[in-house]
Amino acid sequence: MNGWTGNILRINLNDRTYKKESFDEEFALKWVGGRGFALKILWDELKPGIDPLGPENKLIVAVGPIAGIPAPNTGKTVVAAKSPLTGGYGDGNLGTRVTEQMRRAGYDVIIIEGKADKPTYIYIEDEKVEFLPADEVWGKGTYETHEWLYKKYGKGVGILSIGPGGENLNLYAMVRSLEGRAGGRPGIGAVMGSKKIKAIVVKGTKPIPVADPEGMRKLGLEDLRKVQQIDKETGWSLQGTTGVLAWCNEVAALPVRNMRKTHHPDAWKIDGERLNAARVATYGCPNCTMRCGITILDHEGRKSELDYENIGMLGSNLEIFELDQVASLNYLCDDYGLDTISAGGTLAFYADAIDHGAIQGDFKFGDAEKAKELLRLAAFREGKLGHLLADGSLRMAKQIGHGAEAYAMQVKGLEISAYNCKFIPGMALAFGTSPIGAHHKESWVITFEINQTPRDSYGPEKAAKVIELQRIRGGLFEFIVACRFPWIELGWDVKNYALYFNKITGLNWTVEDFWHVADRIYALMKFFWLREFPAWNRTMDYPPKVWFDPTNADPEGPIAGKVLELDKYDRLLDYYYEQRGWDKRGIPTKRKAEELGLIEEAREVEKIAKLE
Ligand code: PTT
Ligand code: SF4
Repeated sequence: MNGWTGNILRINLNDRTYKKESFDEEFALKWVGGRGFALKILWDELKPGIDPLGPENKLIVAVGPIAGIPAPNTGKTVVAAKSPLTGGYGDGNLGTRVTEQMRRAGYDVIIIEGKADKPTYIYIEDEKVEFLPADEVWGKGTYETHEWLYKKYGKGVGILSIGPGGENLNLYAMVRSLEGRAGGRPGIGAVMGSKKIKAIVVKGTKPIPVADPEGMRKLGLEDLRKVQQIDKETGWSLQGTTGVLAWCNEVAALPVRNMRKTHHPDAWKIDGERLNAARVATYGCPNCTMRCGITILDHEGRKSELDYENIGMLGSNLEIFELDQVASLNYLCDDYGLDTISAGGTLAFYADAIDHGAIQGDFKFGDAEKAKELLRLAAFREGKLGHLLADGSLRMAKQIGHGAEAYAMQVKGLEISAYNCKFIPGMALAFGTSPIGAHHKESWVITFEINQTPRDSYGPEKAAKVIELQRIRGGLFEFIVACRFPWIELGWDVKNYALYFNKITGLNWTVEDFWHVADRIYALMKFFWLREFPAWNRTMDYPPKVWFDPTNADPEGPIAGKVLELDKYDRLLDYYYEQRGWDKRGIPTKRKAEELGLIEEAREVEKIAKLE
């Protein structure tokens, strides 16, 4: 079977055993890799209702056929588990040397089950797996942990690690790698921490199986050069993802003050131009010729790599407009291993709740020093406030009451990333239907919507565009496992990925085949949610209430007086469900499940809910 190693490494922490298992071609073709593999394994192996932070949950590390092959931006890996933040399926995607090392070690998937009895790190080298003590770095930040491991194993190994956030079961703790890479927003770092695993180190020495190695090598290297050339011509990586900040401010889509506001006169102080001017280094993922990790010195003089989401959520959303202070908050999130989006969203919610008298406290928007202290409390779960903050905005809102839930800016428990959609219906739908909770990664429809459609329309074309992007972003790039930026930022045609896929596997797929796999994955993710939440209803695909509240409309600016309309959003959601072949509850129909080859899965779902 070319294109896949065909192997899964299963590690059991309860008795410190491991074994190599194989998967067959049917599994490979049906789920392809990355998110597809992770989801299917979690579906098959997790009992519904298990505690995500208990030993029954499984941590999955998965790559896909293109991962690690020299070709545009193939240094990404998926980390997944049942999410402790949302209770549903959770995953994330990060740049790491683990991608290539894991395939060279001979694995497409690593499953980690059970729980270690003391702080441990796992060292994997080809067939060998070692369980080693991590006491020396338990309690330490990710930067120190990585240095400690590099000293032992050299810089070339792949490392995934957690910080104090994951150790202390902060529900939005992430997995970290390299200088500034982080993945697994829905608390995948907390799952790793619950298993007492500080780090996973991987080294491999074998070739990656490719059907046409010479053809792929030639094509891959040529295309890496072409992508580099396009990046040079367009200048995209000068500002990278942060180029969008000024635009968001201009079109009233910036998160400001817990998303109460959509723009701010000081936004220019933290925009992509300012960031590029302050750059002291550029970081990036392996196999990338358009490196986008713009790195500056933070307020304390440490190197901190910033992307748009980091600045939007830790900067404008907290009304902090000093770039070096935003960089400090970002550095702390990286070192503690916390998701910047949920951390920023939760802190902003806290300040808003204080403003609204729902809770007492001395944190105000704009207070960077206090924000640093709060991040520490959240990472270490210090005191009552630390516990509240560590649980994310939805749980915090439920605990403090006073109607605060309406302005906890989240969907399904996951904080909304840095796009304020109080009057952007299509992007609100993208957040609402994102299958891991509110994440822009699934469907970033906002630029299409604002630049190419009437902003106030709720027509079926918007639902269609959300689905089209979900197939590419949440589907293709998550199961083939590659960074989507060459496509989205430089216009690199998705058809190229069919070329790579066929050279690697020896198959003859078209992009249509990719979309079919993507739809299968989306349908199974929905079944996963339904199995965990049998009382599922369509309101779980709604964005926060406050976006429908006329009293929350902007008093001035481009969208003055405008908010989303619930009846129209509902119609848009219907269009979305109809186009996906899902019923009015948002559940795939029996016919759709059959069409996607999910007959067994549908049968299991029918034990708890009748399918239409
Ligand atoms: C991703 C989410 C994002 S999405 C950002 S910035 W972005 C935040 N980054 C964080 C960070 O950094 N440190 C931290 N402690 N927390 C962070 N939380 C936030 O996490 C990232 C890039 C970016 S930068 C994006 S959009 C793209 N994401 C991709 C994706 O999801 N899939 C894919 N196939 N390709 C992608 N390419 C781009 O990768 P999550 P990374 Mg991250 C410091 O994983 O859970 O999806 O959260 O991956 O290697 O850091 O690269 O404006
Ligand atoms: Fe990583 Fe950025 Fe390159 Fe994508 S474009 S692979 S996120 S460095």
